[in-house]
Amino acid sequence: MTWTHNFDESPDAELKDTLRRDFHWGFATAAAQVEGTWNKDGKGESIWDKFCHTPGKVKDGSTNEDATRAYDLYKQDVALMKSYGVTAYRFSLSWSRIIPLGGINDPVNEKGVDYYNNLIDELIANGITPFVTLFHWDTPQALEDRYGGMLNQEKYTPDFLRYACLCFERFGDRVKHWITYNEPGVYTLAGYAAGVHAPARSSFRERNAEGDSSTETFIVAHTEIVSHARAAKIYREEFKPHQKGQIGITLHGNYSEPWDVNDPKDVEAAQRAREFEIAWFADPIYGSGDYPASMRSQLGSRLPTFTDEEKSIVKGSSDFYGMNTYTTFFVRHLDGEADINDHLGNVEKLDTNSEGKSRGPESDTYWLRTAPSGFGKLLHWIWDRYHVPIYMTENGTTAKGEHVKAPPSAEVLNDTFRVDFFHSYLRELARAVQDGVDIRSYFGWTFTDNWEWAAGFEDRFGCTWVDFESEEKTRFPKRSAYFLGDYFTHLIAEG
Ligand code: GBH
Repeated sequence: MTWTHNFDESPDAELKDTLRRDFHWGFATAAAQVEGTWNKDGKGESIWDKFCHTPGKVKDGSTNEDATRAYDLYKQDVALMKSYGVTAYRFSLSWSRIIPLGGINDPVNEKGVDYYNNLIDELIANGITPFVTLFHWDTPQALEDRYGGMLNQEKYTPDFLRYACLCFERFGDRVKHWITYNEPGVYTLAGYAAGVHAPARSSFRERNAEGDSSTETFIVAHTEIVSHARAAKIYREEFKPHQKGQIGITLHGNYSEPWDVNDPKDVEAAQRAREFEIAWFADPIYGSGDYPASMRSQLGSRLPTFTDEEKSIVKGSSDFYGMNTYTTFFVRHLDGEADINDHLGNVEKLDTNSEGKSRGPESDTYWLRTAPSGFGKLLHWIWDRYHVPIYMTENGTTAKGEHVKAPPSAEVLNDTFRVDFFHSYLRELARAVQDGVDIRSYFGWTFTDNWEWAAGFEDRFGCTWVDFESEEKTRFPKRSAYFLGDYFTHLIAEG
């Protein structure tokens, strides 16, 4: 099937050749969402393997045992990506595939190392630059059982650093773009505050047997920040001089707009919400070197304190700002003292503002609406506050009407809703670059429909439709995949 896209007219015409010649574009994925082969070829159990085999945890009762079978089908996937014209691919390594039990003294699974070597080689042979994430939420279950995973900073850190070093050693000759953690904030908010993701801890006993949302959330975040910084320090001192790569972290963050722009309390609340969501991680790493004052004043001693030594390694520990973003919310201030389990900054998040304006058209995912103007504002907010090069590492949407039986009709594959999402967001990205914001990559989320964590197979984020019923997990390109290729050809400067 072919679709043609024409960018000769305004406003696209004005955006031609806006992006730097070496701008990277492609798709992002995560090991637990695509690989499958969850317990074969020596792979150890991760907290997501345990989670999805616990009844009642995943919406459609599915597991990630097979996912899209990317482990088996990586050659086919690389060929398909190449046909889309990508220049880069962002994927994550499964820690428990490489070190099944996870720990510093535990054995390495050479079959797991081989798999990633093969994938990296296949990408490079096809002219696709690998961007590698060390951690996309799938902590080895053995470390969770031994000492509570990231709740135990002292025990966890050496295990993580050994894993990171092993990856630099084995893959760093070819991998020049490293991301330590994917969305440390979502890992802890969903896993320890809401308890709806692995390792499924929270204060809410109807959902989770153990946990304390009011403290553990911030302890785990602290472990992530400091262990990220230690891994970056080792990379810079011991590997970067000869491997010459970059290392950074990817943070999540949606934009917050005031519910009532004329109410100073809502304007302040929107800024506070951005601080709780984004600056929580970004201020220590890229900014002041410490947690935002707004968080300290609400959370007091429940928010950990950086030691002087930690502070000195955390600040400046990321070569770039890895940015995942999807949508925008309206934010209204709440009166009175914040709830003990609040993580948003004592605000309410809403779909419409005080004038009844909607935050955007609905996708097939409850929290996600198309909201390009907030995305443009967010790029400026990040740039103005931190002034580091931005690598967009995830952005994308689901679309209604994609839950059909194979083969999907031409109409289903013509995913204009997703095309419009990408088009509107990429216009904002190109305009931000014209305004001087330094943006160096864009990875669409995601390459193929996949296993969407606790939403199972119900949320289809792919630019490629997957027949999950079939043994071969047959892939069908959607129009959006070709749209991205065409639009990036227009946006990226030639030569
Ligand atoms: C990314 O997370 C992940 O990196 C990726 O693995 C995942 O598949 C992808 O997005 C799509 O979900 O408080 O009700 O407003 C994004 C995680 C999910 C974080 C929604 C913020 C807001 C829920 N985001 N969440 S709500």
